[in-house]
Parts: sequence; C-alpha cells; structure tokens
Amino acid sequence: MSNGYVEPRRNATDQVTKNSDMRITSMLALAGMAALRRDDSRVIIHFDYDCFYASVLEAENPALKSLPLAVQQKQIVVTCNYEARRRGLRKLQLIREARQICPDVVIVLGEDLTKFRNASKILYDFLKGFLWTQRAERLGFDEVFLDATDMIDYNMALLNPYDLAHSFFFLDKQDPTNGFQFDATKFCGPTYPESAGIPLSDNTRIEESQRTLTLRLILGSHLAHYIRSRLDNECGYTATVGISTSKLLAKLVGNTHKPNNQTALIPPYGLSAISREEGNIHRFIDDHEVGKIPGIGFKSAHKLRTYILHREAKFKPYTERDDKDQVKVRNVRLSSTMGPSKLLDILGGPGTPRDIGFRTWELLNGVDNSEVREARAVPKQISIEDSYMGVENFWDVKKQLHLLSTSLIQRMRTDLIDGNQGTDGEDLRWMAHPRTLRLSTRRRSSKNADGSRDYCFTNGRTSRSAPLPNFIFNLAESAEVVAEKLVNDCLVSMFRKLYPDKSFGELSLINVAVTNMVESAGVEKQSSGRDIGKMLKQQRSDAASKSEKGTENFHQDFLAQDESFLNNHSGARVDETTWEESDEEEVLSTQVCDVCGSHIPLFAFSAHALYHRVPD
Ligand code: TTP
Ligand code: MG
Repeated sequence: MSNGYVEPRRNATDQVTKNSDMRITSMLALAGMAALRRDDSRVIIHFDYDCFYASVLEAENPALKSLPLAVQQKQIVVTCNYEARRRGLRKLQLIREARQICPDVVIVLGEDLTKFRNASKILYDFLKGFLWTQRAERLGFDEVFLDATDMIDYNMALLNPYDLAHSFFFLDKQDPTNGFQFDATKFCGPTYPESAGIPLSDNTRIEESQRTLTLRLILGSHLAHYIRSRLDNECGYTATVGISTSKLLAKLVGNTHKPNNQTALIPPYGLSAISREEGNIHRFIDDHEVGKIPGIGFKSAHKLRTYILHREAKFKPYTERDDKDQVKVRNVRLSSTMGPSKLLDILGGPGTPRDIGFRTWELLNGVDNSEVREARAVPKQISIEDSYMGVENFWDVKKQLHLLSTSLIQRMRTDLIDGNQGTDGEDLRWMAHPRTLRLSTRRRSSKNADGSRDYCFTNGRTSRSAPLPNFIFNLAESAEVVAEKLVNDCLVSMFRKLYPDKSFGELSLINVAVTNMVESAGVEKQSSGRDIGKMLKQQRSDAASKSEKGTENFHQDFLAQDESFLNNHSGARVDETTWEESDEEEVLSTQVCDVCGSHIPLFAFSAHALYHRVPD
C-alpha cells in the first residue's frame, strides 16, 4: 500500500478472510454490488472516427493523405493525421512546437466547423442506415453508438449450432441475400483480454449464459467489422470501434486498439460461478484513471482523487496530472466503506444530481444501463456562439453578431431543410420552423488588484428572447444578407435591452440561438431520407468552393461529453436533449475558464488553456 491507496482486491473471497478492516470493506462493497443490476442483453457498437478533422480534410483533398497534416484552431493543433503522429506530432500541441518537430507539416486552419459538422452528419446517416431501429446516438462530431441488439437477436435465432464456422449474417429481414458470411466460432478483430480462442463447445469450462453472451458479442464483432469496411470503402473514413453490452464499456474498450481497428470486451463479465475468477469488466475498468470514465466529470474526479490521496489536491484545471496524482478506479472501488452512500458523501452537494452516489458506483463497477437514444430528424434548437478575450465596444459587438448570425442561418439551412440545397433543381422544404430568437451574452469577470481574475463556477449568462421574424426563412437571399437584416432589425435592439445603460464592460461570450422548434407536418421523425453518396459528393464540391470563414466556437458541438453523460443517463436533470441542442446541457458538460469566463467542454480544456498561454 502507498499514498493511502488500498491495494487492488483480486479475489473477493480470499480478501474477506485476511483482516477485519477489509472484511467490512468487502461486505459493504458487496452490499453495493447487490443493488447493481447489469443488463447484458444488448449489443452496442461504439464508433470513434480516426483523426476526424484531418480525415475530413483528406477526403476533400486526397493528396494530403501521404503528408503529415495538422489542423489548427487558434495556435493549437486540435488534431493531426497518423502520418504526422508517426513523426512525433500529437493532438493539443502548440503550432510552434509542431513546426519545430516536423518542419514539413502541412497546417490547415480548422476554425470553420461547417465541413466537419456536415461530414459528421453524413457519416451518422450512413451508420444509422445499417440498423433496423433508430437507436443510433451521436456524441460530439466524431462518435456514434449503435444499438444492434435486435439484429443480433434475429441472427442468433438463425445460427446453425452444428456449423457455426459457416454462418451468414442477415442484414435485412426481407431480403435473405443481403448480408455476409462469417465464422461464428471466433471473434473478428482483437479482444480484451486478448484471447487465443473461445471454448464455445466446451460446456465444462464456460457457463451457458456466458456461452450465449460470447456468441452474441462474436456476432457483434463481425457486424462491426462489416460496417467499418463499408465505411472505409464507401465513405473513405476509418474508425476505432468498441463492442460490448453498454455504451460505457463499448466506448472505453474501443480505445484498446487504435486507429482503424476494433476491440470486443469478452466474457465472463461478472464473477464466475465456476472458477470464482473476477470478471473481465472489473479487470478492464479498474485500470482506468477515474477522470477517464465517461460520466465521472472533471469536478467529481477531482473530489475522488482528493478523498483517496488524503491530501488537498490543488484545483489546477490546466495542468497535466503527474503519475503520483493519478487515482485508478480500483483505488476508489475497493477503498474502505466505499459504496453509493459514501460516494454521495464525497460527491454530493448543491447542483449535483440526487443519485450521483449510486450512478458513480455503477460506473465504477462498469454498469451503465442507459439506452442508446433514438435519432431525431431535426434538433430542438440551434445555437452558435463564440468566446472572446473581451469585446468592449458596440461596433465590435455588431460585427460579431453579424458573423454569428451568418453561421446560424447557414446552419439552419443545412439542418432544417429537406432536399439537397437546390442542387439538381430539387424542391426545398423547411422541416421545422423555430419560433424564437435568443441572444445571450456573458461579461468577463473583473480584474483583481494583482491583475488576476477570479475563478467563476457559474454560468453567468444573461439572455433575451424575441419572436423569430419570418424573413429568416427566405432562401432567395444569401445567408449574409439575411443575417444583416436580422442584426439590424432584431439583435441590436435585443442587445440594447440587455444593457440599457450602454455600459456592458467586457463581453467574454456572445450566443445567438433559434429555439422553440415546431416541426412541419409530415416530417418523418425517424428518417432523414437522404442519399449518402450524393451528400458526400455534394460536400466535397461545397468544400472545394467555400473559403474559410468565421470563428465559430467548437464547444457547443461537443456537448454531452462528460458530466452530462452521467446526467443524461440518470434521466434526473436533462431530458430529451441531444449532443447539439441545449445551453442548459452545455452548463453541465463544460467548465468555466478562469481567464476568459468561457464554458469549455471538459475534453477541450487543455487546448483552451494552451490558447491562453500563447502570446498574441
Ligand atoms: P478526438 O476524437 O479527440 O480526436 P481525433 O478523432 O482527431 O483523433 P483520434 O484518432 O485520436 O480519435 O476529437 C475529434 C475531433 O474534435 C478532432 O478531430 C478535432 C476536434 N477537437 C477540437 O476541436 N478540440 C479539441 O480540443 C479536441 C481534443 C478535438
Ligand atoms: Mg476520433
């Protein structure tokens, strides 16, 4: 034992007999375990596209594929392709450093997110197209969960148990020729833990329930491989994929082999009734640092570290964690008296979900029964924002309002219009009409005497809403022209009402949103009805003709990453919202920067910190 850590428990039974302290620990842990219910009936596949922004640029210009390519936002490499990684570049590096390490690196500006957002939607539609249900959930731009349970159920029932090696996977119930052949005696691709083979026919070594689960996951691994191949061949994108029975496990296990690969988490999942060996879920999840578990947010991970290390960890959001500051899941899970109520003591407080103790306990035990949410045809709201070091005068505000409104209108045209934006003379139709326009701003916190700014944990936005004028739906004018009218006719007066005394200090954020979405009659909730091939083609030609513009902040497109993963799953605080929809959700999934007051998605905190450190 060191640093106050409790040594990992390898075998619960042995441990109970060793000393009385640990007996109590184990009994309480088991009491917590008893309340845990893990649903292993599903098969969930998680996709994370490889070096996503770089891949989008490569799809647009294939010549970039063989070159080291970095994507720049502010002064930071937000991602780079694997050729660049082979040469020592990495995500979240300063552009300056990247150039030193690899002088011939090709750097492309990636601040206009339009092409990344569009590619993300096209790929999402492509992946969703394989499913029989709409259980396809997008997380950020480059992650998708597919719930393939019903396809696996159907194919399990049709397997020939006497000849598993020559199986056929049916992709369509109506068309028995649509599918692929596969060998159901083994997993496709790597597994965790690594396995030479699964003794499916040896009943003495494997329980029946484990045998069925293994077979289901084998089918899932072949389906995942098939979809990955089609994604690569037809869309030109590779992905890193995880296969398991929950979103949490599928997402985490995928990281085991990257890029362009897949990993299945293989049974036994729980404690084996026959061998008494610890299951693979604990074995797998125990090795993760607590901050790496989706659903355990930045603040919660910090509190858990402080509790386990028995020392007040300084709140340093921008610094890399040293090894000695790392706390693994096993250190928390097996620490004395740990369980849901202890976790509630540690993590609870104003603003936290009531069930945070239980939900965190579930996550630490690899339990996540949250559903893969169904696809929606249109978002609930669209909001565009940017953060600033400080906007001080009215003319700059007006300029920013125009930039943001232009992006907003372009985004509305992409997301809310059915048809292919007028190509091939198609009819264009608004699938939904937002009814409300909202303007939100946030002031930068004032300077202390020493020049520093106080850390602000609150949202601090002030907002004003008004009815959305009808001219915003006018497609005869360009987005820039409509935006100008929106600024002059509506946003300027909304801004003046927000700050009637004319002094607004320094603004650190401006957000323009359309909300209160009313779907048009006949919009099919379940289907986008878009032609993927055509959209990819369209996207390439759009990308080729468009110039870089604007500085739309990426952060609102990366919602639901961390803390909100937990909140969404518990259903306690966020209802019916998806990754791109709600500012309230942003507040849950982001951290406020103490320098400029912006809300930054937790995963992008380091990038944002680098941005502040770089001299202008
Ligand atoms: P990631 O999935 O973290 O990275 P990636 O897909 O580029 O690389 P990997 O192969 O390791 O999965 O993020 C997805 C995209 O999000 C990434 O291409 C660029 C963007 N991004 C930001 O804009 N800001 C950030 O701070 C990070 C980390 C990513
Ligand atoms: Mg990725």
